[in-house]
Amino acid sequence: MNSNEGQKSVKIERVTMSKKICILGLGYIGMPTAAMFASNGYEIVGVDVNETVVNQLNKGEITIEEPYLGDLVKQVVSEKRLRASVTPEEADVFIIAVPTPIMDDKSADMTYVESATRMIVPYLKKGDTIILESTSPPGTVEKLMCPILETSGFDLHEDLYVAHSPERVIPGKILIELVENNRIVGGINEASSRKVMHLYESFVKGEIYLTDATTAEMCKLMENTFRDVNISLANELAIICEQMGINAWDVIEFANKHPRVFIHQPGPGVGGHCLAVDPWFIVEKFPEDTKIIRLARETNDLMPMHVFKRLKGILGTLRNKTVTVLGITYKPDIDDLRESPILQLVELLEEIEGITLKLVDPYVSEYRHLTEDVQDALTDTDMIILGVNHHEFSELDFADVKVPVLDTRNFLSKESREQLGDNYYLIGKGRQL
Ligand code: SAJ
Repeated sequence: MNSNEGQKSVKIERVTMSKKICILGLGYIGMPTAAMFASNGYEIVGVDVNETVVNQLNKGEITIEEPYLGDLVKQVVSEKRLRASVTPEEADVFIIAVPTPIMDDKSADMTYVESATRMIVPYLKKGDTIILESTSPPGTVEKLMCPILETSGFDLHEDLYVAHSPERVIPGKILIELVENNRIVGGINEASSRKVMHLYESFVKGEIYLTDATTAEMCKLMENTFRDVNISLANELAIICEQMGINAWDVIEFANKHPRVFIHQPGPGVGGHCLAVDPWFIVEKFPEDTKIIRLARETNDLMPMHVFKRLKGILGTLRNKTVTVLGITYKPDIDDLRESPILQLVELLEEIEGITLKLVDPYVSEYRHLTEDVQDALTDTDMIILGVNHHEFSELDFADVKVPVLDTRNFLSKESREQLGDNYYLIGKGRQL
């Protein structure tokens, strides 16, 4: 199947266009998706187990930080096209966008997907569509969801449409990417794929590619695994270059001039709820046959410890020192702290006897050791770590800084580096031996 074949049936499907959508999970994906469908003519009921999220949404307020989302939600709530509830209700389409967290043994916690699927069963009617958007281990739709949906008494292939359509948007640009990105739709049969494709066509400007459910699940996981493995290669290179006294960032820049080479960027580790998690969902299913994927994960997970060791190497001892950390989120210009490697670094630092930590982050309002006194954090300290390259930090003036600065992102301007002179240290760059 491909999207061109699917185009043929657009007209027929449009006539019976589904109108009411129930979206389960009002987080980073469910909330923007709800707002997007609402602003494209659908009636949306957003369902969340968290009453605070539900109450705030009904007032037109959102609980996550994402550019433009607040305004859009306010508008569609005031126009009564989006409302929230703690329980599902009858609808034409059910979209499951609940979390799939990782457990201590590195397997996926599928209880939210399972309970969301069970929750909708009593509300299903013939002709309804069920879509899983949550990133899930391969086989989730076929092996976990379908048996639960069958308890409704409906024949899944005759009476319902079921598909996986993974979200692939990047935090910070969610509303843009929801519209512009290509999308994969993997149905349990061709009719499901096409039905779901037409639904997303209401706002998606990218291509929509049709496949089966398990292929769609694996595609999503491999996209993030591809990125994670490539970053681990860059991180390994960084560690080697530090020992050789050369600069990994130069190696990457020049190597990437080759038309078929694209080495990613080294850094303090890989965070967020996607790259740091999704590869494990493949490892979980095939532990014996996923050596590269596992090793990449482990390599990236060791980066906060590597940064910690470099700090110790620079200062000699960290005991009774003051350390300033600029940026604690998992990546720049967002408020998301999930799996942040810098927080893992902070936890390692907290173990040191007598240490004082000063954390600066314009996107985070609550966390231990946070300070808003940036001037003090830059001058009354023994060491500065540039953890996250928030754009606000490009305005910082390092002229008065007389202590070592460790840049984990190759972020500081040429001018600041020159001002710092020998006090400037970079992850991935060693000093000449
Ligand atoms: N990072 C590096 N080096 C790089 C690129 C990223 O160290 O060269 C680090 C970042 O600093 C961050 C982490 O990786 O800590 C992840 O950031 P990211 O920007 O690569 O990705 P996410 O987690 O914000 O979003 C990813 C995206 N996936 C891909 O680009 C393949 C996004 O499109 C997905 O929708 C999202 O995962 C998701 O929800 O799965």
